[in-house]
Amino acid sequence: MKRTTLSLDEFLEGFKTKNRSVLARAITLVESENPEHQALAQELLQKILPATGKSKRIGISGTPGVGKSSFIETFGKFLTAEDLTVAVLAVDPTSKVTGGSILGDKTRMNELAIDPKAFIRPSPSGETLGGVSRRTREAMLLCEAFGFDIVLIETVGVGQSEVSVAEMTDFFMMLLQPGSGDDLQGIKRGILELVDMVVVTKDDGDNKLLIQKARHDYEQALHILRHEGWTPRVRTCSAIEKTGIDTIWSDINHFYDDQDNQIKNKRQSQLIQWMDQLVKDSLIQNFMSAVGIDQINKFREHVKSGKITPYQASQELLKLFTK
Ligand SMILES: Nc1nc2c(ncn2[C@@H]2O[C@H](COP(=O)(O)OP(=O)(O)OP(=O)(O)O)[C@@H](O)[C@H]2O)c(=O)[nH]1
Ligand SMILES: [Mg+2]
Repeated sequence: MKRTTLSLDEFLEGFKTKNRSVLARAITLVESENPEHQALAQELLQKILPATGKSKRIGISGTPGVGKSSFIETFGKFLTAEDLTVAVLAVDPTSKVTGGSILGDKTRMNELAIDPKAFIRPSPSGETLGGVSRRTREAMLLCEAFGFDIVLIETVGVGQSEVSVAEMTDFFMMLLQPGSGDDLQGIKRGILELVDMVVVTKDDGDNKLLIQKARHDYEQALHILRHEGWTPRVRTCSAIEKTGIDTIWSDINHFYDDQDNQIKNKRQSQLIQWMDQLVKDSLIQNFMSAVGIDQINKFREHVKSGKITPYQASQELLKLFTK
């Protein structure tokens, strides 16, 4: 049976009284494809907007198995022990295929999952990265308005998802594991430029030498890129031995103290970028539904067989659209 959604007032009341299940339902609302839910979601977002913007927005990425979930468990517990509240969201464009890896993740976040100061939200399964990242951005705003001090946004480094997460957070950290083929060549070039911190994971056991070498190499690579303002740091940690976490946290605080203006500017340009993206997405959606896939396919065939140039075809299609 489908539950009816809460009213706008009920949502707002639930936010005021810090009712977790209301937050969860609000996130479900922004994830819904139902036009009525969407309209209500936008009303809600508009209402809570003034209460947003106070959280630290931290992005965490890395290849499967690098140790993201274990890191978030240990880091999250560290933060809640500091009396901070933490929301964990995920951008996972592959979850449709894998059946939602975050459910499995939750088992690696045993303690955090039941910590009253933490909130873990499984990733929505998405058709498109654009859709997933819109919902994650909106979920982030809801978590901020709800009052979380920190929002951690996790993504497995598939396709463009790392870029999306970097584009919605203040501080973007990349987890890397030496000796896993995850060496410098393993990082997509454009990604390194977005990184505020590289964390070399699993700094325990017999890995020491390998870790030190990796750390040195990453430092060199980041140095060559010469960021302005903040110089990205390379840190090591062990989620199992719970080491290195305090240094990472103090670096992040340093970043927020030092880069206040830059963060403000970054957030503003992220908003503009987001708006522009939404305009593009809507235009394409309108175009597709107005012209229809049959017409588009027809022109694709004409282009393939050389009957018409891609440019001419695009103009014909646009004529159909504006008609
Ligand atoms: N020795 C050691 N092993 C670790 C550490 N952190 C994680 N691991 C192990 O590495 C494996 C993968 O860890 P996860 O935390 O699930 O990695 P993940 O990046 O979330 O993986 P996906 O969710 O599949 O993308 C597990 O077997 C962990 O026990 C660490 O600090 N030290
Ligand atoms: Mg994981």
